[in-house]
Amino acid sequence: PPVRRRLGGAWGVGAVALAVVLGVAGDPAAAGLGASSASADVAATGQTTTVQVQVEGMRFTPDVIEVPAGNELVIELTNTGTDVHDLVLETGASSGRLSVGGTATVEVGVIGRDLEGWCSVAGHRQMGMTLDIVAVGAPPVASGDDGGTSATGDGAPAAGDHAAAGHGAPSGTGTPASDLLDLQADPGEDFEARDAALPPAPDATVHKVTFTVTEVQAEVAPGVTQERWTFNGTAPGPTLRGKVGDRFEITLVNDGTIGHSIDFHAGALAPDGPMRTIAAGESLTYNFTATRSGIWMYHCSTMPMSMHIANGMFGAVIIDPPNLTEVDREYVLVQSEAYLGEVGGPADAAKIAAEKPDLVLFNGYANQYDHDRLPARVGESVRVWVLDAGPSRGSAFHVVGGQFDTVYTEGAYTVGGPQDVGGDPTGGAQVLPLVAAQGGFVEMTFPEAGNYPFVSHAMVDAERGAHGFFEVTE
Ligand SMILES: [Cu+2]
Repeated sequence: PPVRRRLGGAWGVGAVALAVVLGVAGDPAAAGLGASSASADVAATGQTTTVQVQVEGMRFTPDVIEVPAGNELVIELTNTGTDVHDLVLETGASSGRLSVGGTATVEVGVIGRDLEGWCSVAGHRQMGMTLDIVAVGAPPVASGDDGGTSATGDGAPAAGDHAAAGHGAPSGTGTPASDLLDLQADPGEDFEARDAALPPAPDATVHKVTFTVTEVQAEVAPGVTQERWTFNGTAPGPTLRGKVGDRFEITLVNDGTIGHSIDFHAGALAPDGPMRTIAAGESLTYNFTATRSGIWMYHCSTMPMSMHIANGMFGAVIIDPPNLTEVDREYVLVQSEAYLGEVGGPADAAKIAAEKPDLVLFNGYANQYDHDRLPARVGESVRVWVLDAGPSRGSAFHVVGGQFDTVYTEGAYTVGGPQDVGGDPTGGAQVLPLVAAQGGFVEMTFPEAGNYPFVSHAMVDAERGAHGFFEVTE
C-alpha cells in the first residue's frame, strides 16, 4: 500500500513492513473506531499537548505537529493570515471560519494515530494549507487503511474525489453536482438567457461603477446549481464599454465571506494597491485610464486565482478601436469553464488543477443560446466580441455555416477591417483563436435564413456546453 510521503525514506519502508505484520490491529476502521476517532486503540496517558498554530500566507505554521501517542491534543489556532481560514481535521473536528485575527481552540482528543487537517476555504487545501499530526510512538499505519486520508498522500484529493474535496466545507450538500448533469435537459419555462446583445459605448468619458462581490447560488446548466462568486450578482460580471482615453473609476465592495479582489487588464498600473485582496466587508477604489483598445478581461486575483475565476469572478471591458465601423448588430460572448463541485458548493479544486472541466460555457450557462437563440437578419453585418476567461482553456470560436470577413484579435485586425489587412478582399476566416484571457471580435453576414450554430470548435468543449445558435430570418 502507498505510504504517506511525509514518512519517507527508511521509516517509510519500515512502515510498510510493520503495517503488514500488524494488519488489523493497526487499522482503526477495523477496530470499530472509524475515521472520526483520533485515538485508534492507544492507551490514554492522561497528559495534554497544547500547540499554538498560526497562519503564514497559505500555510499553517507549524504544519507538522508531533504528539506523544496517548496524549490529548489541543490546538490553539490564530488566523495571522490575510484572508479567512479555518482548520478542519479528518476526524470532523473544526475551528469554524476565522476572520483575520480570529482565534479558536480545537480539542482533537487522544492521539493514537496520524491525522491530517486542512483549511476548508475553497482552494486553500490544494494550495498547501494542510496540517499533519504525527502520533509519536503509535503503531504505524499505511495510509490506505487509516480512514479518510487521501490516497494520493499529498493532501490533495484526486480529481473527482468529491467527498474528500468537500469535507468540512460550509456550503454544498455532499452530492456531486455532476451527478445531476444532463445537457439534453430543458432549462424550464422561466429560464432567461443572459442578454448577449452589446449596447454601444456611452458618451460619457468617465465611467463610475460599483462592483459588489457576492457569493450566490446559480444554475450553470439545467438543474445544476453551484455557489458562484460574482461581481454584481452574475457570472460573467457586467460588461463595461468605453473608448480609448476614457477614465474608469471602480469601487469594489466585498459582500462575500472571504477575501476577494479585482484585476482589470484594460488599464496599466502598479498592481500593488488596487489589486490587493480585501476582506469581507471592506471596499477599495480602482481607477484607470483605458489607453489601448480591445476586449479586456477583468477577474478576481485572490489566491488561488484558478478557483476564484472558475467560480465566476470574471468579465469583459470593451475599449472600442478608434476606427471601429458601424454594424447592424453586436453581441458579446464570454467563454469559461465550470468544474462542478458539490450541489450548491463551489468548484472542485482538484478538477481545476487537473484541467478537467465538466462544462464549458458561453456567458455562464451551458448551451443557453440553444434555448434562447440570438436573432439576426439575412444581409445584416453582425459583430461578435468573444473573451476567453478560462481560467485555463482556450477557445476556437466558429459559426457553423458562416464565414468571418473581419477578424480582430488582441488589438489588431488579422483579416479585413478598415485597412483591409493583407490587401485581399476575398480573404476570410473560420475561427477566432483565443488562448486563456485573450479576446477579439469577428464580423460576418449571414447569406440566407436558417439556424447557424456557434461553438468553440475545440469539439470536446462544444459538446460540454460551448454551443448556441444564431436564428437568422429574412
Ligand atoms: Cu475572489
